[in-house]
Amino acid sequence: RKLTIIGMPMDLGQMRRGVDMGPSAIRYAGIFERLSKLFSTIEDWGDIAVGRPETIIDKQSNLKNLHLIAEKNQMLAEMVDKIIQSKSFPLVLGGDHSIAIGTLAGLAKHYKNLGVIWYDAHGDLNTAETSPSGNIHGMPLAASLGYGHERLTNLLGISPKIKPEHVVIIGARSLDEGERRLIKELGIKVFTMHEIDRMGMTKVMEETVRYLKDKTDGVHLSLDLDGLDPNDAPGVGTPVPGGISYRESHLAMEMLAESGLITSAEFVEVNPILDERNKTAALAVALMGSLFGEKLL
Ligand code: DIR
Ligand code: MN
Ligand code: MN
Ligand code: MN
Repeated sequence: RKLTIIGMPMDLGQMRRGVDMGPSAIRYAGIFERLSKLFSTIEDWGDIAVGRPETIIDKQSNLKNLHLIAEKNQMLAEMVDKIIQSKSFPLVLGGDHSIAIGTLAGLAKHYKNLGVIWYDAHGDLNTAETSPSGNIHGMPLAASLGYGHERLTNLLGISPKIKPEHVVIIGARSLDEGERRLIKELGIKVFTMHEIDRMGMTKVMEETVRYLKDKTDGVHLSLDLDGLDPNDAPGVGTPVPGGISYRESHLAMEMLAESGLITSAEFVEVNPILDERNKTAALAVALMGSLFGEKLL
């Protein structure tokens, strides 16, 4: 089993600086030591050069940093494509969540029916029309489903990248009006905090695995650290109280490991400037341990 890490130090998809240091913080938190027992080979392809220019607002669409985000995600998509070609498991380190546009583009080249687990406080289902912020990190799931600006939906000339019936959102507790509409219109499966409280994480993950298992040819985990409770993951740009706990999240990752379903993953929105002694990056690494099958006994 081979793992390839690629860092995407992107902070252009939202307005708080520092999330571009996420990949460094996660590496510093001991990703290699943690995962080296679980893979026969780990490669680190380093970070994609993103740069941190001041915000440019696209005049036609009102989207922030549209063209730069599209360009850099094109590079990420090409890297993810290469990683899969090298028969390795792609693990992408963010960066804000706008990088999922690139990750999913690269994956879509290889999977006709890609499943996506979107572990997040938010739906990331906005478009230029519905977004309250103009921040592209609130749009990657919509873009991958084919909704939004052409620069974001048409990476690698594939659109849509994924189908709505192959998406499961877990941990949602902050949805904008347009996002709610799209979820209902497309019938996207969502486990909000209500369902997690009500059913328990065990049942949520059993249902998630059962829902995706037979109709997908691969499943991508897109884990936004703000899906977790801010007490456990303080180093994120848009914390929302009442999130998924540390223990529930480990359980979720362990059940995904058991399912054998996950074929790629990304961990996003770790912002070391906002963090407490790298706690959120350390959490990301611990969750990776569980996701890749670490066992106590
Ligand atoms: C909000 C926040 N829904 C927006 N989204 C965030 O700006 O579209 N996504 N923080 O992770
Ligand atoms: Mn997100
Ligand atoms: Mn989020
Ligand atoms: Mn966010």
